[in-house]
Amino acid sequence: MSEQILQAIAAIEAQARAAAAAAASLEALQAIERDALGKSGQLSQILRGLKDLDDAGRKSVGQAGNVAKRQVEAALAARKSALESAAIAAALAGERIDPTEPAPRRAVGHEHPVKTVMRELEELFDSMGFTVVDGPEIETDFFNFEALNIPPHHPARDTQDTFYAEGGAVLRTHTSGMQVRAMRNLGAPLRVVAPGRVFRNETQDASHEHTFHQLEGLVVDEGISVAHLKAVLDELLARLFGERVATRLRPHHFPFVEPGLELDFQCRLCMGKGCATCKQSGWIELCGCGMVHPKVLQAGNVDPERFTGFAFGLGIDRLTMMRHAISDIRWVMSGDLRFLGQF
Ligand code: 2NL
Repeated sequence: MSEQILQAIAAIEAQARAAAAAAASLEALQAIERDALGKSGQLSQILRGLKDLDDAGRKSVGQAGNVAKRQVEAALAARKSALESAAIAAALAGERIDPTEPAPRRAVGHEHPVKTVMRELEELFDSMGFTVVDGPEIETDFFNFEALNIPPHHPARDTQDTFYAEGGAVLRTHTSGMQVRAMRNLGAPLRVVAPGRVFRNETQDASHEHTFHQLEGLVVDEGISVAHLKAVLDELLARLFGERVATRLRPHHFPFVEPGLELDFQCRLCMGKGCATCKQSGWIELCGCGMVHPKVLQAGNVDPERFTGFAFGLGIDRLTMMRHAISDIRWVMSGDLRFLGQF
């Protein structure tokens, strides 16, 4: 009798341990525990038969039952902790960061070479005490033309030279309008530079663009002369090239200056002897400049009897082309990444 019961206990234990070892979830473990060890489980049912046994049988079957219960409990606990560790490991594996994984390659942009030259010029003039002024790219006829002594029938106003917007406004052909505003708003004495994008109704070729960049400068004070103009532009060149550079002034006509001039610097490649870059002249044109016309001072509400001033206009695209040996101006604003990627 007790022999059969002992075998049955051993069978329950063996089956429960095998099932525990194979259980795939905590829920499955609970079911195994309920079936084997629960109040109405297999082991309890068998142990209910204890009362029918003699003392010796009751003792041996009772002990065997307890041992089997502990063995099954141990097997359930071992499998439970294994399942829990596996769950944690799986969760970690899903979130783990591999610090040795290379970052994805991103296309990173950079400052446009024209903007670099513009910024360097702004810094340079800032260090010489100039205020940097900014303003609208669509200008009124007054600030673009009239205030600059460009009369109604001047060729610069022709639709061949200027883009007109509806209502008579223009895409600014230079940044001079901002300098007139600066005279009106800040008054004399005054030192300003006006960098920015300008527009001309131009047929494009290797050296002409309809959209380009300028930096204009204006100094107004008592007793300002061409000597001050030359000194400032010589200093500009010295800082651009890292040493003093020979310059010369030639007469030129601009309606807003009198006298009007162009400033050339000695060619850096041949040192003035003549080469292909300077077209054998030994000189390279830097900018137009001159003494501010009295009518322009008046348009800026500055008294021309008391104050004089000089002004200049630098083409930034051309400076950028010189710096990087770019042969065709149409590349500069092309936005072509094959071009931009080189800087
Ligand atoms: C050029 C020539 C120049 C100016 C710009 C100017 C501005 C005021 C008064 C007088 Cl408010 N003049 N600007 C003067 C001379 C030349 O630019 O060829 N620029 C690219």
